Amino acid sequence: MPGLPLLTAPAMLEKFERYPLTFGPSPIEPLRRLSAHLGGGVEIFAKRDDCNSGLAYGGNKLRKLEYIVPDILKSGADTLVSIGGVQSNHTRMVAAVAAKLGLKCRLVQEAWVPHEDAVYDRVGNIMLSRLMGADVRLVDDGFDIGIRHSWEEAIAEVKAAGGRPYAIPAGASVHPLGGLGYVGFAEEVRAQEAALGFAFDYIVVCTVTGSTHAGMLVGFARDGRERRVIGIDASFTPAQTRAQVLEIAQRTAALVELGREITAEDVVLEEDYAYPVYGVPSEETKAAIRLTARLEGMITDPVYEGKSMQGLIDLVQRGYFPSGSRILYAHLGGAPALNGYGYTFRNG
Ligand code: 5PA
Repeated sequence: MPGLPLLTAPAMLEKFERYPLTFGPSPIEPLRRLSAHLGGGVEIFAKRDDCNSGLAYGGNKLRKLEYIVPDILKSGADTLVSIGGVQSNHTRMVAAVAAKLGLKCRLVQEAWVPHEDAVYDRVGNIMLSRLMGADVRLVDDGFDIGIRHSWEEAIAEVKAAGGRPYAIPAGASVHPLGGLGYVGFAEEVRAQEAALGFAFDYIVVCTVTGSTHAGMLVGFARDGRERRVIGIDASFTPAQTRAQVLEIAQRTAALVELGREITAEDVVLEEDYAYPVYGVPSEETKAAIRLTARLEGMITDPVYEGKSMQGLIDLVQRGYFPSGSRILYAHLGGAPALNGYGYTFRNG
């Protein structure tokens, strides 16, 4: 935003241990052809957390897990237990971290998406998790970002078999340390802005289980930009997602001693793009995925980033962002799931 001071904030995360799983700061690149296609009134950039690591294609969960791994190592656990949908990126990342740490991994993959495809449960994320040695179990329950019975059962089963489980909730979000990684994202962006010589006016992020958005909100609150973090809901259960973002942001703000309250008004969540339901792309989502691929060679997926890209495009077209705005699209990963939608994109 014009006139925004480029302050170098004191590190908010200094007192927390971090186990590096990523390459380092993820690059920021201008999306010039997309910006021009949308009329050139705003400048769109992408921060490429989708290629932030050599661990199984990377993505947003690694930033969160970097602050959770020290606790895992201290706990003496021998098995990571986590949960997601059949094509969960999060569970793929947990499987990768387990492999890297030499731990076992037990994954619950619920039927979150009413999507029918002959190979949906054999390709993409779930195939990669199996390849990395995770014990993958499919469960019939539908979508819910809350604490799940099937996950609690898996934890109990690991214990009953003599194992020492370490439980990681969906998206690592309601884990007490789950918000820290994306506080770090904001700090990283601030350092990159100092080098670029300007600050972003808006940050656009896909929101489902909430800790990515919540962490950013706390991190950007440090320089007054909390309401410039624009969450695009991809859960299709936005009331629950909004409440979870607020709860995680408040907990994380206390943890990093932000020194101010985060309130419900600080959670900006656009609810118009998750239709028809979680995990199923609308025609507009598909169009956004194709457009970004064709203009920028940047791959987004039908569950998450395609929806936040659709939201970004629509908001630009509706004049939501004042002319001259610089917008940072957080690309959080997720491309492996595209393989589960092969029929949808069979002709491109
Ligand atoms: C996910 C999440 P949050 O869950 O932190 O709100 O992040 C949303 C998000 N983009 C955005 C990508 C590529 C994501 O994978 N994925 C979940 C998964 O199980 O993979 C937690 C839902």
